[in-house]
Amino acid sequence: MKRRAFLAGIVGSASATLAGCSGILNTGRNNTQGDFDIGMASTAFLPRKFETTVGEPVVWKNTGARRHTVTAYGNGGIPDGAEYFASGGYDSEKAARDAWMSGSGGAIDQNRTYEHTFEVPGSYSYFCVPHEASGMSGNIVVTE
Ligand SMILES: [Cu+2]
Repeated sequence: MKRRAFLAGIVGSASATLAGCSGILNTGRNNTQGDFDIGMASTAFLPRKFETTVGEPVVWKNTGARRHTVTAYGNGGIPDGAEYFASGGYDSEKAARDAWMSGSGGAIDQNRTYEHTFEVPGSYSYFCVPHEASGMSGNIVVTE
């Protein structure tokens, strides 16, 4: 009986240690859905609204079959002083739209990911260029 109680104690502390380790390994990364935070279905970002903190990489993954983009709204869509972001690395909404129109620039293929780290708190609105008309847009809220 004593031995069994002792073993149970070891198992208990081992699982507590493992939980602590996985917490450390996940530092700096949300990965709220396994290896990504926001999925891209046929015409939707899932979840549409996502909250994160400054300095943590946010990972989008194309979980559908169509090609998508992650493109920030440039004009008032991001906080003052925040870095513009778009898959393909374009530095403005216009550049991203033009690139898509002239050859699918910025496309994220099936199962591919796009990552961005937000350094300025606030609300960020973004969309998918080819599916904007279908309502494919999202919002990221970044806190300190
Ligand atoms: Cu799309």
